[in-house]
Amino acid sequence: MPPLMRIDAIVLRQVAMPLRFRFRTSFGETTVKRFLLVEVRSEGLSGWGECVAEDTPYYSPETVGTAREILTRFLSPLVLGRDLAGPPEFDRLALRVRGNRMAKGALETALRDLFARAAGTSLSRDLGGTRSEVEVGVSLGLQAGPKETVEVVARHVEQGYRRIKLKIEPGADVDRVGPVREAFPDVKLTVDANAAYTLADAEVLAALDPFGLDYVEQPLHHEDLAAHAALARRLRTPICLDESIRSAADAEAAIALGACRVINVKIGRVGGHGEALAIHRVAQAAGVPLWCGGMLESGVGRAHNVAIASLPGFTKPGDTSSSSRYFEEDIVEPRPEAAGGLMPVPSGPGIGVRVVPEALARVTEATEELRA
Ligand code: OSB
Ligand code: MG
Repeated sequence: MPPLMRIDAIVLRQVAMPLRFRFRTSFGETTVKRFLLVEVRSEGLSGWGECVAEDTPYYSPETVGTAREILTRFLSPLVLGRDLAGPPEFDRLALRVRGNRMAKGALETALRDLFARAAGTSLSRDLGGTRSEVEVGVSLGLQAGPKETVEVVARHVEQGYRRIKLKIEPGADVDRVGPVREAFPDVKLTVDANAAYTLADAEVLAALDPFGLDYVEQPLHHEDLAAHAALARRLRTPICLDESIRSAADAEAAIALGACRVINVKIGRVGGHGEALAIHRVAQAAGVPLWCGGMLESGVGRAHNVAIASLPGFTKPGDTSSSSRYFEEDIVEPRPEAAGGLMPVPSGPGIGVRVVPEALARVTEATEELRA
């Protein structure tokens, strides 16, 4: 039995990091990445987790504000002053809190980092990772038009990314994918609609079939698995689900219904590494390939993503591209950087990156320290 760890304090920081580009999707636009950073303190060690809830409830129902409320009032009190056996004990205690998976995931991932650091093992190894580097692609936001889209794709193909994902929305789909496919006949290409279409658009989505996309991500409403199953019957292109998959139970249902053939795993969206592992088991049993999605994370969330992406079921390139693509300055060292489309998996204890206090202080908007 690994030793119990007494949770002494939890520090919540609201952080804002300017993005180096404007990231536009069918649901909105981001120019500053604002998020909560969770530091769990125990016996002189710190574990770090990043909450992926955004400022706005347009990708998920959670926001920075709701996550702060849930973390301070309901989740932190479950562990503060407690002798914790490990992250799964937190998962059990937190079952009582419904939904709010991004808030849970933030604390759960911080605890995972803490316990792995205490054991002196890398989080990747702790989770069952088998790779020392992971393949990465890049998610490109909506551009002004087709010409700008081809240009931005060219820059990222040159950087060696192993898969290009284009954001699409009604009116900006076939006209974007067509010219990109023509300019890059062999690049692995996908699209992500962030739930912007309905079944009435099935013909437009079927018009993407000739471009040989690896998959189309979350074309329809996030709460409608049956509609995705119906759409799947009309497309040759496989459907990948993102927003619709909040848990291993969702993954089971989606696979059983024929709603998806690929799953995008985001640790925060599903409530932490424990649930991500459960989805990994479901997907492995069904032969469904996984890949690790992204939420424009800082180096902390990015390192967590790389750790889960090192598991054997993550067979497609993820969205965890280089930190330097997003930010002038990051809050960790070494910065997670890909080369030739491969991101190294840190082998040091925990997430394997160090939070740099001075860099963190420069981007911190508010700090709250919670104690038992
Ligand atoms: O749908 O995958 C998405 C970013 C924010 C919210 C939702 C999504 C995304 C991305 C960006 O696609 C992935 C990344 O580069 O981190
Ligand atoms: Mg997506």
